[in-house]
Formats: sequence, C-alpha cells, structure tokens
Amino acid sequence: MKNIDSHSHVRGESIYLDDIPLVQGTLFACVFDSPIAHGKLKSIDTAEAERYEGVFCIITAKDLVGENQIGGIVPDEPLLADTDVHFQGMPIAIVLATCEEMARKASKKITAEIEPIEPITDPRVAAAKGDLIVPPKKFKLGDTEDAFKNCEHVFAGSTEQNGQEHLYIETQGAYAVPMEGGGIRVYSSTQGPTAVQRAVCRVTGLAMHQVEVDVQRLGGGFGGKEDQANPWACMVAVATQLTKRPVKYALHRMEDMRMTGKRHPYSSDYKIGLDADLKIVAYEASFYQNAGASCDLSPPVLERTLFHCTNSYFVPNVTATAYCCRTNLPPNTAFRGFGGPQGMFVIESAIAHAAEKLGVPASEIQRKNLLTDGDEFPYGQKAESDAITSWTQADAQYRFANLQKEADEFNVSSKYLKKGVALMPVCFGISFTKTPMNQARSLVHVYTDGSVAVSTGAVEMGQGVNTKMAQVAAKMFGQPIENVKVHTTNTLRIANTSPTAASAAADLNGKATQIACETIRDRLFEIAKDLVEAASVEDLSLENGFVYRNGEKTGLAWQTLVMEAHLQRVNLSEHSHYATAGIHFDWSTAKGHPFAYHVYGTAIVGVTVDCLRGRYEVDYVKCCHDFGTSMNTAVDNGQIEGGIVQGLGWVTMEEVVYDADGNLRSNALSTYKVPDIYSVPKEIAILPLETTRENLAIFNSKAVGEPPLMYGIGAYFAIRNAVRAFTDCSPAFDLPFTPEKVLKNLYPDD
Ligand code: MTE
Ligand code: LUZ
Ligand code: MOS
Repeated sequence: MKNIDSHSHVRGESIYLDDIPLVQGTLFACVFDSPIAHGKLKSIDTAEAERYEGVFCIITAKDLVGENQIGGIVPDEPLLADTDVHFQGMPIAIVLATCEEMARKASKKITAEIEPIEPITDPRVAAAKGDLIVPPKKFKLGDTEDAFKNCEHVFAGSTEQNGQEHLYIETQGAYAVPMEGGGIRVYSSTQGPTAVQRAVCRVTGLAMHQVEVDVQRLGGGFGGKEDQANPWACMVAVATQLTKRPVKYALHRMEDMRMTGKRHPYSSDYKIGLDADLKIVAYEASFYQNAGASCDLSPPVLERTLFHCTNSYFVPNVTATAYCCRTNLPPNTAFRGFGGPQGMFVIESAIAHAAEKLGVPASEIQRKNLLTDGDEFPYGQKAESDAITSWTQADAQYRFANLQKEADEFNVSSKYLKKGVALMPVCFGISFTKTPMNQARSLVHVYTDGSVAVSTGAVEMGQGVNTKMAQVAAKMFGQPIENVKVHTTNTLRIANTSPTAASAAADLNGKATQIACETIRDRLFEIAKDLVEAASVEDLSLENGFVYRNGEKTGLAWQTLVMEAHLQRVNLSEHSHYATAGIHFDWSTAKGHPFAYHVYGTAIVGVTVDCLRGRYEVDYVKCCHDFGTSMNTAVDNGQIEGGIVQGLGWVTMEEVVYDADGNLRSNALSTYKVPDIYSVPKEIAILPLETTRENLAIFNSKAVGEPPLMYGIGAYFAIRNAVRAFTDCSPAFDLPFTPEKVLKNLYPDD
C-alpha cells in the first residue's frame, strides 16, 4: 500500500499553505523583529515604513484587541514585544501591504530604540542565577548515594549537546480569512489546529466557536509546528480582525530560521557506577536544558529527557534532575524525540566513558544491562521489554562480531582511513506524557454512493498518517482505498484535538476511526442480516466490496447495502472518541504508568573516518526495529530511514551557532549544513522484530515516527571509535561531532 499522496506529490499537485487560492483583497504580512537578543524596548518608529508604497498599515502590541500573550504552559510569551525584547528575532511589529515583496521591504524601514541588557545564552549561567522557567524536576529510583559506595567502578563526566534546526521544507505560515459576524477562518501549517485556535482566540478575544482552523497538510513539521505555528496564525488573525481583510504570511527561510526555536541544546553531568560484573548499579544525571527566552514546550520536553534518561537499560538506583533554564535565545521547542534523544545521549556517553576506562567494548556494558520484563523504569512503569530480543535478532542477522572484526582488520592495514562501529539500543515510550492529551476523535461519513469520507484530528506532515487513516476505514468496510477520502484537519469537524505529536497520531486517531467505522458497520449489518438471510450479524463481514456470510461472498454489494440502509433511515455517519486506557502519571510522586507501550530496537552503525581531513562517511546503519505488526511497510520504512538520517545529522554535522550576543550565525542554508544525499548512510538495513506480543497500537502496528531518530546517535560513537583507532585520545562528549572537531581530536597536539 503506497502513500496515498505520492501521485499528487510527484506531480506538484498537492496543496500546501502557499498553494491555497487567494481571496480577493488579500493583504500580505511581514514581521519586524528584534535585531538584538535582550533589551528594554523604548520606542518603535514606523513612520517611514507607513509611507512605503503598498503599505496598508502596521500593527504593534498596543493594537491588539485581546491579550498580548501566546504562552500555553507559562504565560511568558507576548505575541509582539511591548516593554522588552528577550531574543534576537522576537516579533515587534507586523507590516501589512498589498503584495508580499512590499511588506518585506517596508518591514526593513522600521526601527526600534532598544536599551541593551546583557544576554544570557548558556543554560548553566541561567541556572546559577536561578533563572529557571519551572522548578527543577526529579526522578528517583532506589538510593544512588548508598549504591555508589558499593560500586566497583565509578565514572563521572559531562556532555554538551547542540540544538537542531527543523528545516521542514515548507516554512511556517498562515492565512486568515474574515467570516460572517466577526469570525475568522485560519489556514495554518500547524501540527496543532486546536493549539492555533486557542492562541488565536486569546489574542483576538474571540470565542473558540468563532474561529475555524483548517489544515490540509504540512511540508514537514518534525515538532517545529507543534507549538510554534501559533504566532504566525495569531498575527494574520489579529490583522484580519483589525482590517476585515484576508491576510497571509508565509515566512522566508531566513525569517523562519531566525525567529523560531529549535531542538533544545543541553549541558549535562553524569555519574555512573558499575559492579565487578559490569552491571550498572547506580546512575546520576543533571540536565541543564537551554529553554530559550520563553517556556513554549520546554517543561514536557525536559520531562521526556528524564523518562528516557536510562534508555534501554535497567538501573536499580537512579537520581536524575532536570533544570529548565531561561536564556536569550528563541524559545526552543519540540523536535522529533522531544527531549528523549538528549537523555539517551548522556547515558550512552557514560557507558562509553566506563568502557574506555575499563578497556572493554561499550557493547559489552550495553548488552549486560538491557531491560527485561518486569524491570522498573525510574518512573515506576514496569517494562514489557523487547530490548534483548531486538539485540539478539539484530546480532543474528547482522553479526556484530564480524562487523567489528571487519573494522579492526581494516584499521590494521589502513593508515589514514579508520573504521568505527557502535551499537545503539533504543527504548522509546509511546503516549503523550501528559495523560489527558491521549485522546482523539474521528468523523466518518458513508455517502449514498458508497464512498467514505474520514476526518480526524491527525495532521498529515509527510509521515503518512492520512494513508493509515484511509487504510483503517478501507479495512473496516472492505473497500478499496480509492473509495476512502481523508479530508482536511478542521476544528469545525473535529474539536479539541491534541497536536499530531508524540508519534501517537496514527494510534489515537486510527483507533477513533476504527470505532466510528465499527459503529456504522454494525448498523449496516442489522440491515444486511435480513437481506442475506443470515442467522446472526456475527456471521457477516465486509470484504472486497461485498457482504460475506460465514466467510462466503453473498450477492449483496456494499453500494446496494448502503443505499438500502439510507432508505430505511439508518444513520450512515459517526463521530467517535478514543482515549488510551490504563495510563496515568502523578508528578507529586514522579511515578506512574505514563506510556501505552514502548518501542524497542537495536541499531549497529559503521563509519569510515578520513584521518587526514577529519571527514567521515556513514557506511551503514543496520537495525532490528519493533514495528509490532506494521500496517504499512513502505510508510514505516520511510519513517525509519528519515528518522535515522535526521538523527545522525543532529550528532554529526548540524551546527546551530549563536554568538555570545545571542545572534544566530548559522542563519541560512549556506551556513547550516544538513545531511544531503551524499551524506546519508550508504546502507540502511531494516529488520522487523519478530514478536507475538499484543499492544495498544492501531491494528497492533506500533508508533514509528520518532524512535528511529535515536538510532542516529550511534553515528557519534562510531566516529569516536574510529578516531580512537587512529590515535590515543578521548574525544569530549560534545555534539555535533563535526569534521572540524574530529580533526582536532585526531591531532590533539597541533
Ligand atoms: N515524517 C515526516 N515526513 N515529516 C514530519 O514532519 N514528524 C515526526 C514524525 N515523522 C515528521 C515525520 C514527528 S516529530 C512525529 S511526532 C511524528 O512523525 C508524528 O506523526 P505520527 O504521530 O503520525 O507518527
Ligand atoms: N509532545 C507533547 C510530544 O506535548 N508531549 C509529549 O509527551 C510528546 N512526546 C513526544 C513528542 N511530542
Ligand atoms: Mo513530534 S516532536 O512529537 O512533533
């Protein structure tokens, strides 16, 4: 089953925000944003811009009808700066003009008088000053203080991790159209239509029933549009409210890179204690999260760092503390993995550190400490673990020892090219860690011609969720996929949605769709029972466009049944709700059962480092991955490949650079390097984990969106091993491991 969008994608016919036909009278917005990272905003001079050709008007904070506030968790984020600016790129004023180019040019004519204040860019400096956005968070299992005393080996160190630009191909944007009675329809490139609706209501003062948000699809989100699609939608909505005109804003790439937050950089400390048998007995970690200037989603991201701080390992004594540090960078935000990768990198570093000092392969420590069934995570949930199964099956398929031997033999005979190998197990929890978010709704209509329309709260952003929703309905009704149409994500059809995030969209919305289809099907079976003279509805099924009785095809076609049901005045529509059962979490004890299930996997990563130049290539990433039972192999393998490449981009080449003044230096694609076709692994092998376990996923098909990203982390450790094969050094656990840093480690004395 191929992705239902592939045909229109390759022909360029798929509709993105920028393809929506414009309503006559549309104005174009452009933001004037703060040129400096921190200061008191004294005055704004818009006079010259106002006189600029084509300019309709300019909006500043004082013009807002509603609240100048878009902070969802902590109210610390004005839509437009009023009294002070706290990051470079913070929106100050919105120019509206009759064409895009004029809006952009006019915005450059605005000036602001800002009295500079010294910016903070380092999370540890913020923490030392006590500038935390929320109080520190802590996970505790057992007693680390006691346990360290009895450890044979104890190692401590620190790690640095960089941010990551989302680089969705479609930049942020929104288009607002005035509706009757002061209402507004907003088209938004957002993962969270309801989040946009709420934010728009706050800044306009409108009630939610007056604001419609519609999303066709995104050209990528990767978490960057979970919360940060809101400002642009708010701006165009505010502009529409004030001018009664349609208003559009689609950001230029450099505006997007400058004004939006990224993956959170972290600075962390670890201490790991092992017994003589290399079992990890105790682990302590402190995470300093660089949250940026306002809260955004930083606290839940920080929480997921704690949830994944022991990755796939069982550690009986854990103390992990996490600090949400306010700095003068753009507010950092969700990014595939949502803090999980940051947590995992630290324990993998601790293990690599121990392995190096003890002279054993890291894989030996990794293997000895994998979770087994019933092991307790630091947050209280008991593991149903496939960590060992995925390791064993990967080893059987790929032969870890042989791959290591190949690299070792190569290294003996090669002076300047060195190979490195590393293993990367992954265990990722599926569910929003905030339990109430784990709910979804689906609206299914069967029309009298037999065609089926599905609307859910899920947003298509390239991950193939619409294909999966269509598959659910097609399967439930025994229909070909062509007979099912998945419509836009729209707050009038589906209310109060959770964002499409946490890899959970297919599960939550798929289950809701399944329930809706089941309900309609049961009604149809009541009609069909008499028509095909079945003894019971239990005997009926829908397959290949016909009603089947006891597994045998009857003459009753789907279309006929649907029309007959309609004539008998049976409801052919259903709106269904699904909420994940059995999950809970209590932050007062920091214990619970937050995840519906975990996704497990093991990857082996091989690299070759050019030890004259510091350059490297990823030779292979081979993984055994827990799909449960994939409902779409093409889509799911695509998610694995994309996730891996995005993950290794983060740990190797992607370098978000802010200078000490908080100015983004890597502000364009000429200065920010992402993996291209030449830097993707030469081989990606995917072996589905064989398992018979039941799970809470849709059709047993486990969530796949985020977990594979973390296989990419293995690339850092593989490069590190190759570097150590060239020279006796101990590279810092400092991401990204760019060729420059590799070179410096290869020649530490030069
Ligand atoms: N794949 C593509 N092509 N584009 C994206 O933006 N986002 C990722 C992942 N895969 C993304 C993607 C992220 S961050 C998440 S949380 C999941 O998809 C969300 O979709 P799902 O819940 O349907 O897996
Ligand atoms: N978003 C969110 C997420 O709001 N809560 C989560 O737990 C989460 N996890 C992964 C990605 N996005
Ligand atoms: Mo993904 S970071 O949950 O949008």
